[in-house]
Amino acid sequence: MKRSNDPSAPSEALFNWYPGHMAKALREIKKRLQFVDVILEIRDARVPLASGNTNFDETIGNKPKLLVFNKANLVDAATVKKWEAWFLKEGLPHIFLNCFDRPSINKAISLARTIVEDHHKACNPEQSSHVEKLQLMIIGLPNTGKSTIINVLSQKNSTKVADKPGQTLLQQWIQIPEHGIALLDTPGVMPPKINKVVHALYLSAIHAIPDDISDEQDTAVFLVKHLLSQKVEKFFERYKLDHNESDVDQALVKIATVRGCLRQKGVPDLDRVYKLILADFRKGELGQTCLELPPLPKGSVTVPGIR
Ligand SMILES: Nc1nc2c(ncn2[C@@H]2O[C@H](COP(=O)(O)OP(=O)(O)OP(=O)(O)O)[C@@H](O)[C@H]2O)c(=O)[nH]1
Ligand SMILES: [Mg+2]
Repeated sequence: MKRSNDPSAPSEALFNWYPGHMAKALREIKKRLQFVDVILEIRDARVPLASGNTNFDETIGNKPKLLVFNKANLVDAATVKKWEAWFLKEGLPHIFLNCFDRPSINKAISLARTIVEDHHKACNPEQSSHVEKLQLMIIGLPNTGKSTIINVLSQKNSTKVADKPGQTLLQQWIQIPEHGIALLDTPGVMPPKINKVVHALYLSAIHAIPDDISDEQDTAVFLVKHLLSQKVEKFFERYKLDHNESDVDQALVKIATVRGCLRQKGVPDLDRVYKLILADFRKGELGQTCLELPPLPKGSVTVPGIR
């Protein structure tokens, strides 16, 4: 990954990962649009904006869409509330959920149904807006939980899932007659271009980008900085860090010692520490946190260190 001291600096080519199946997946999304009533765009609740994809907007045009912020169980409730208020103000239909919680998945489906029925009503006020069988297409960045959502709804392992980007390589329809729905699973598609170093770090942290393409050290150091500055309690507890700790290098050495990531003569094995931090963060072992905060209203003054 190209380095920059300014994490918000624009960058030309941060990394190069856009496998052929993604370009094909985008074409297939366009082809299948005519067969679906509504799109569920799955994003990661830890990076609600950076886990979007401008290519999707161009591809799906004005097809009704519900934004689903999955993995919301990994974010603290207060920040979820802030984001909900922000998306409400933006007028974007959305839901934050943990897809292993069936009632919230059911709520997402009934929201999607309402969006479609409202759309029909607006287009054909004379006709019935009722939709007998709802056809949904699930799209999103890699590893956001698209296939898991389908498996939870169908209550079986209809599609392959794993905490690795690029699991789904082909589209697949899953019928769930008892819910009156059919779901089209699609492969994860990366955004066309990542303009900011910090966005590449977000996407590496949530494992939308594979670790062999990004840089484990950069991602782990970024996460430790974030967790230290946000004082995420579970992170301090898990690695027995002093609550006043603010130095990333000292924290990494302490983590190596506490978790036994040591080479001969007690030298910290930092490569193992980076892997450990990434694995723990992705499993939610380091506490609930959101990497991205809602943009401030235009014209407001930012106070360094506060946001
Ligand atoms: N904590 C948490 N983990 C989740 C949630 N949803 C999915 N996951 C995990 O996220 C990982 C990726 O899930 P997948 O369903 O394979 O993701 P995908 O979007 O289909 O990925 P691709 O097919 O590679 O694009 C798995 O390890 C899931 O167990 C959630 O709501 N909370
Ligand atoms: Mg999948």
